[in-house]
Amino acid sequence: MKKVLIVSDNVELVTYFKTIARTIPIEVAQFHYCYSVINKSPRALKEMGMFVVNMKSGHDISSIVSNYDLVISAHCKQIFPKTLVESIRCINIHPGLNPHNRGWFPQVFSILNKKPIGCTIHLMDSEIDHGAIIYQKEVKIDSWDTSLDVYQRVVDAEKILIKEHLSDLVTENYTCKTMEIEGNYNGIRDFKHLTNLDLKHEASLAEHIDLLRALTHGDFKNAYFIDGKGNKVFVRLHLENEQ
Ligand code: 0FX
Repeated sequence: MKKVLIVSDNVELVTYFKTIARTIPIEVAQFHYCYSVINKSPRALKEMGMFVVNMKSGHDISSIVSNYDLVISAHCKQIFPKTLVESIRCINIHPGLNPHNRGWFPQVFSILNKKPIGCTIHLMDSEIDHGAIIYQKEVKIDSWDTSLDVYQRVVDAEKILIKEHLSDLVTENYTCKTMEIEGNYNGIRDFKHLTNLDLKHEASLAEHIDLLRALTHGDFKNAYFIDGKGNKVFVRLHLENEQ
């Protein structure tokens, strides 16, 4: 029997994960769930019985290493330390199609740079979103999609991979593929830089529509400009396909 720790800060994904985990016999695996200490609104996760973990605490890391056979990150906000990924098998469920746009908010950057988007389940190493790829699923981007539309499609693809392969992930019944190229990485600074709209920026209208839809994600106040009176004005785009 494998002891598996799921670390997640995403309510939707971990809720789905739990329903699939319940279909795996207890003789095969036992699952425990936790969220990261930097999660600022963990109420729903606490209510699901999840406990908190701090990936920067030596005590928490040693306790994970001595108690579990496998750790799965399903959108954990904290980066797993080298000591953890090198001591125990760690798997990441990542909302991007590695090696393209690794790092923060992959769909935002894929709308802009047209690199493929989807989700990746991979072994973790000490670099971010980087280890050998186990499963991937690409999704499309339509011209009327905002960041939220694409993100929802990516999460749906992650759920499909979890449903199809959770049992194989636990029992190590898979082959993995080293990334052929390093691809590219975007940090939170790259995202923040995009949100500060330069009103004098010159580009085609298509590029400007892409920029604004890439920064439109539900209620998030992402894109903004500062007007002549110093007001900060947030911008979102509404796009509608005729059909
Ligand atoms: O679950 P998740 O997609 O993100 C989590 C972690 O927060 C993140 O640090 C980690 N890299 C990822 C694998 O797992 O939820 P989220 O709410 O942080 O972001 C979801 C999407 O929301 C993101 O792709 C873009 C959008 N977003 C998010 C924030 C925080 C924005 O458009 N603006 C924002 O300020």
